[in-house]
Amino acid sequence: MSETSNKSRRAFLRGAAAAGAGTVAAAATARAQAAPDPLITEVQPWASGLGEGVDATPYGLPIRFESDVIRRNVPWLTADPISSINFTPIHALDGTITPQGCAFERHHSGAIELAKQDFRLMINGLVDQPLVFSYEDLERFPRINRVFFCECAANTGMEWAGAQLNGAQFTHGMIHNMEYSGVPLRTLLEEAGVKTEGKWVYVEGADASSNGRSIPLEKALDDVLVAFKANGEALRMEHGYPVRLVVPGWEGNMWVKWLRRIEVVEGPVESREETSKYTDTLADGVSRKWTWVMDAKSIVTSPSPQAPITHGPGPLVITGLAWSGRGAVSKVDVSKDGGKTWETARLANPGEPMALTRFYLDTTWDGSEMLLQSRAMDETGYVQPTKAMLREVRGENSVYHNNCIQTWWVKETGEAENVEVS
Ligand SMILES: Nc1nc2c(c(=O)[nH]1)N[C@H]1C(S)=C(S)[C@@H](COP(=O)(O)O)O[C@H]1N2
Ligand SMILES: [Mo]
Repeated sequence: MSETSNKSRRAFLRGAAAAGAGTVAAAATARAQAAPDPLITEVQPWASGLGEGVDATPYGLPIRFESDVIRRNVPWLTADPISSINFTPIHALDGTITPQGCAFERHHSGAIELAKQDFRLMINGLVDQPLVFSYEDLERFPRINRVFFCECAANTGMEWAGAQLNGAQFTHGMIHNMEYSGVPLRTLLEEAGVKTEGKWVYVEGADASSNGRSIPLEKALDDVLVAFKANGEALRMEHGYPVRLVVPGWEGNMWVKWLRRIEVVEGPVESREETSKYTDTLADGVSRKWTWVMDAKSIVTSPSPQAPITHGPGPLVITGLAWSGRGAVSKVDVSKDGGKTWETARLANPGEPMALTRFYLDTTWDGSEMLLQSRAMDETGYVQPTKAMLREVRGENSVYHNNCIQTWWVKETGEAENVEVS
């Protein structure tokens, strides 16, 4: 180990001790001095035979002990599982990247099987030269890699009228965060040559719903990606295999899957869209539309109702996720008393715009109950609002764009419950 890393390690250990890691060490010492532990002193089954050979699972799955880290749906939310949604198990994940296999799905007419050789992407409308790309054609353009979150506008939408669903997976799990490899849409639009009258693009998928969406040309030329890989591998069928649109920071419904056609148009093609679905109800009953950007938001993922505290008082790692569609998260505060006092959390990967940011509060739990909250701030200076503040503007009958501060009531037993504080 180099001199510098030794130094920083010592500094880290000092910091950790200050945060209460000393109690963890004490518990570990007690364990070492206790009666013989068969897990240490006796040869265990896994050490008395041979393990599995290399080809047992050509494409690996998580070990069976992790079998509850799965997407879940809430059957009463939608009439059937075809036009439906499920939720990422964010309470059980760490870091920031969502494995595709447990990343939430939202389909309007089911996930379709579209082979690469059957894939065609047409760019037409107000262009100098209409073009049709095969999958292979796309692979021949220079591509880039970027990590972005994708949040459904309906995430947390069930919580407007009151604390409703008991778990971070259900209240905040309509989100995933992946590393995409793809071609900037700008490159393809420049290849076709956008006419000066072209101000928007109308984007369609190949599924029966088509999920047609209009996107301002300015955004399309800025950071939108035509992506074909996620987290290093091909997109999963449910996420739009073989190609989907990635629209950084903007609501999930614009991220058209099974991409099929991009038409350059003069104005938004509302007649072919379901835009009325994606409006925000205001307190006076008026609807607001075109609220595409996802505002700053955060959630404590552990402890939380599905991830209770399972140990006694002493060191406790409080962790969660924060994000903003307007740029990087600059700060996350955590409150243990329902928002009366705040402590600043440690950001594990600060500075990543429009991507999930992991935060930790390495703290000491005195064993008493807590009203846990987190509050995100982004680089524009925007601060995540309380539920009361949001209700003043949006009322209680809204569905979309609920980015309010969430409260978990952590009891003395370590169990947690979804509650509201006034
Ligand atoms: N073609 C198509 N694209 C689509 C949809 C769809 O039903 N069909 N659903 C949209 C919605 S509402 C969301 S929130 C995201 C969800 O992406 P995911 O299923 O990869 O999580 O895809 C969007 N893209
Ligand atoms: Mo969505």
